[in-house]
Amino acid sequence: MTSTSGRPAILIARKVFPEVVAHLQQHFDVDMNETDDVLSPQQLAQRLQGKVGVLTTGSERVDAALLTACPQLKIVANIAVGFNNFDMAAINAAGVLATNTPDVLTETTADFGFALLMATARRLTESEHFLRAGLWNRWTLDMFAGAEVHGSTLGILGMGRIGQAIARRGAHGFGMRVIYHNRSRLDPELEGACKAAYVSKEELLREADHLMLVLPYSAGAHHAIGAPELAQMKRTATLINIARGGIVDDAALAAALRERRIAAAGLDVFEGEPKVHPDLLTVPNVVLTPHIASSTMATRTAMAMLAADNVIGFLTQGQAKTPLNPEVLST
Ligand code: 8YV
Repeated sequence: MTSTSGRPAILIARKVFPEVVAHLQQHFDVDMNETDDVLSPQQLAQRLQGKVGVLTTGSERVDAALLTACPQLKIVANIAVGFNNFDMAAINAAGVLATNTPDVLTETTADFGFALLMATARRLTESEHFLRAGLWNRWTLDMFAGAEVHGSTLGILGMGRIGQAIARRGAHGFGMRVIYHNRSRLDPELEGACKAAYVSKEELLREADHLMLVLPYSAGAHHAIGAPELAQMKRTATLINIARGGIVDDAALAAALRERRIAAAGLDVFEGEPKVHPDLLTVPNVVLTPHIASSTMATRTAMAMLAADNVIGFLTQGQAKTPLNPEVLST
């Protein structure tokens, strides 16, 4: 479908960088949600009338209702590697191409995973709050004594690209013993490059000094870490979630932190974000960040540009760099 200018019309569902808009405007009539507010499903459907493509973020849901309301839509391009906001069965049934943004955020997200691990294990925010509150009036030997990072055991649940990048940092940079659990075991060369050993989920929970969650969200991964799993972890362990809200049972985690059944947690993602479980806000031994693991200007720009390139490639040449359902390309 084309606009009155004769060019295809697309929507950018969230405010993105001007260079990305300019890139898209070379090919399309571009409508953009100029605000940082998420469009409601009704607003999204309404704004998508007459549009053949849309750039989404993890906050906009693309499901059967939306696709039925927008039958002219040809491509949905997520500015995220995770795509649990996409109902892939409905998207496939509608013959719409879906794309995501892998690779461009791998190293940046792994850097952040490590930053959150370090901050959590070494009690960075807790001690800063103490200092800012004017409570520091003497030095003590055990002041904010945290957990060792170097030489400890790093457990990784979910060993995709980001999991592997975290494993390399742990093994090569911090001399950690790295163990992982994943749906499928890595090839021996990849395991060797990461210096990572495959273990069962039970062993991972039992052995990890620091457990990093990097698995994609799916119904099967819902509450992969809940009360029973937390009970299997060391009392001295830290838990880091940079994956998705819903993978951890946040209420169960808050209780475990309050009762010191694990030592600490670092969370970048939350169930029902941007709301945060109120109990997590009152426990001291948790570091909380607002879903910023991929947030450097370079990386967020690269993600938005990749989504734009997918839309341009598909609508002008029938090609996309990172399709999720490439079978649509051949139909
Ligand atoms: C995104 C993310 O910034 O890529 C992902 O899956 O979680 C983040 O990097 C976020 O989802 C916004 O779309």
